[in-house]
Amino acid sequence: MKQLIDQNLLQEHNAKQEAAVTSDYNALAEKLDRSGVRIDTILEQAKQFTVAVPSWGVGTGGTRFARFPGKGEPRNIFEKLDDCSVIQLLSQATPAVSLHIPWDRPKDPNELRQYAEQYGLHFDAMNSNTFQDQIGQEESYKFGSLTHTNKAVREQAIAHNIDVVELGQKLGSKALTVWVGDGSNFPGQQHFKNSFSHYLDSIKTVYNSLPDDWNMLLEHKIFEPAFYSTVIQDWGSSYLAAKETGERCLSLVDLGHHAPNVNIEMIVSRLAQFGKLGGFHFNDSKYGDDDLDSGSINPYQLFLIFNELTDIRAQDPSYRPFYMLDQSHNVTDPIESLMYSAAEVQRAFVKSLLVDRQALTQYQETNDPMMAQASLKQAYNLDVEPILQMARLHTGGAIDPVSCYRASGYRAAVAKARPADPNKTGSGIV
Ligand code: RM4
Ligand code: MN
Ligand code: MN
Repeated sequence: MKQLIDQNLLQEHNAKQEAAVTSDYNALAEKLDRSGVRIDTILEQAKQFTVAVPSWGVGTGGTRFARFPGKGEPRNIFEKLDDCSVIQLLSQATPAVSLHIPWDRPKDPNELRQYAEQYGLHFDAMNSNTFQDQIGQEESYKFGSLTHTNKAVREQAIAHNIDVVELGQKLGSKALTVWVGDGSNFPGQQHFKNSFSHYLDSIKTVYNSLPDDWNMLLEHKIFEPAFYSTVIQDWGSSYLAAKETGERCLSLVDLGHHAPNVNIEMIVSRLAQFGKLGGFHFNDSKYGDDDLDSGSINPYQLFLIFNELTDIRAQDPSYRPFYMLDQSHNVTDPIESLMYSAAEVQRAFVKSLLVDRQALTQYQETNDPMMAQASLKQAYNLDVEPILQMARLHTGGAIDPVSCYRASGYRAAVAKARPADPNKTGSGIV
């Protein structure tokens, strides 16, 4: 398999830390054993854990005020895949990439698929884009896309989504994620019922064109770019639309798309209870921002979400929603952020496996809030880093991905090979 980080460097990096990691791991094994938990079963699950990376996350993001480009940013989908391969090689938790069309549209889908395969990468959910106008398109999305008052605009947006599904089939993807920014900026600007009805009609048409083994994931977002009302602003609208549309139409929860303090873990439980939880965009948020690094602001919330997911999977072990990162890296090296974030999501997952579920149920049934919350904290407060490190060591990744990446000089090398285009500064999300 093609590797962009020198194997010798990786081996040396791991060799230096292996003894310390083994000793920490054994100490944790002993501790867990005292509560009847076998560490190797947790390690196996940690090794199996994966989360897809967003192709658009490997470029430097920006705000509407400015974008400060990083060095050696990828200039096309092939260079984006190069960066994604480094993330996967060192973290061993991100073998899939989620593409955004038309940003990542390849001339030859076969060539792109093969390019990914040489790195051991494959493609996760495809994302359509009707939140900006594309060069040469007839109709404008200024006043909406799938929900637009004008049928011709809706048809153009529907056709784009169907086109993305067709491309995704050639790339081996199995899902379409639909996020629309459609909404309004002024009270009275948009008829709530009519715009939602248009949305339902549009997504039903897209859904009817889906291959049998595909899922459609509907993503809600409280606001932005529309600042007064957004057609799919909450999980309720998303659920209603998914339910109206069909069995394989599900809701996707992007953590950053809620008001501060919203109980996202309860949304997760609700959607799952009614069979409509299809996937996640992991990230974090502090105010109205939606794309900070996973676990950087509220790691406890991330853990509580995985606590729900692990609870759901205890009833149905085959249940596996789509897991993707969706972040915008404005001030960090995106490769570092994505490796670190993948490990943060994996950490929350591993900790959720350590919750004593029997004890928790008992405390819930006997109305013992103190011990119920303590049983969650007991798992959350454990330092599971040795499990994550050992998982990476076993699967050929780096014990410490960020320091190994820095030692590799990859960024400096791509900075030389990919000279920045001076015309491509400005603001934006990708
Ligand atoms: C949106 C949403 C979508 C993502 C775009 C770039 O806020 O999170 O998932 O595709 O940003
Ligand atoms: Mn998202
Ligand atoms: Mn977002």
